[in-house]
Amino acid sequence: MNEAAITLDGWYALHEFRSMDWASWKLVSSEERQAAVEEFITYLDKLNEADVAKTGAHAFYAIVGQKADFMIMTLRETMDELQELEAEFNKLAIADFTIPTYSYVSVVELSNYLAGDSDEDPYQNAHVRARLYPELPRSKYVCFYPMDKRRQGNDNWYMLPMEERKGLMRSHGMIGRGYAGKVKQIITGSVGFDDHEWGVTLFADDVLQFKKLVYEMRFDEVSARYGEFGSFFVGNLLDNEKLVKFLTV
Ligand code: 76R
Repeated sequence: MNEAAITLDGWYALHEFRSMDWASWKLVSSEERQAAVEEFITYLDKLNEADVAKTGAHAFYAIVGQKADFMIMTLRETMDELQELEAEFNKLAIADFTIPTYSYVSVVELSNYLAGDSDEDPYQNAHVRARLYPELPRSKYVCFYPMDKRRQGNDNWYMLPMEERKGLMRSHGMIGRGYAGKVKQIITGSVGFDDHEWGVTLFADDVLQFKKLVYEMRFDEVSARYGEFGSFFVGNLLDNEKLVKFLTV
């Protein structure tokens, strides 16, 4: 019997990571730099219009450490729109001074492990819709990492019966609930789309809560036995004012 979890799929997600080519940015005249910053802000304002209209959402953060300088995360109804936004960014003047360092393609995902029995169409349920088409908060900090569920020897998540996975996911969810109000998590599925199976995006106003949550989950069987993790990215919220400061050389 096919015991694949049934997923509900929401907005498509693109996490784009870029570094600045500061050496060439510094060579440009201040007028040209100012024009590039203004054009970039116009692009970000346009992204924000979709947040306001609830036709999508975006998040913009300065990344700490050498993996990238900033991340733009966009959520849209279609994969096509994500690619169009990416192309639009690439045509901005500022893009000439950035170096792509990482990207992740996925789709907002809810699984049925903890869903109750109901005949209702979940896509019509307001609570489900709010999670499939989420507003992205303007929290002070973001944390992103891709992950997999292990498929090795006796530790093969995909060979476990549905009932066992449900029990394990319940325990996972209980730990998560302890962080309600402190950390907002968005799980995006990426099987068939990118190199790992899920993207995990966390938002918080206290950056230390990322460490506490991820650490606590490591002791839970779902993560301890079955979790495999890619690179972690952590960043600080960039508003227009901080962006101008960030790009001032
Ligand atoms: O239905 C729900 O969303 C609630 C139960 C729940 C599911 C089904 C849930 C709750 N998660 C679910 C699925 Mn989660 N989650 C992660 C990570 O770092 C690690 O060890 C793992 C990364 C974190 C930090 C986290 C946080 N979760 C998933 C899945 C898909 C699994 C599958 O289909 O096999 C993954 C990969 C995953 C990973 N999870 C929560 C949280 C938090 C904070 C909650 C509680 C949310 C709440 O109750 O509001």
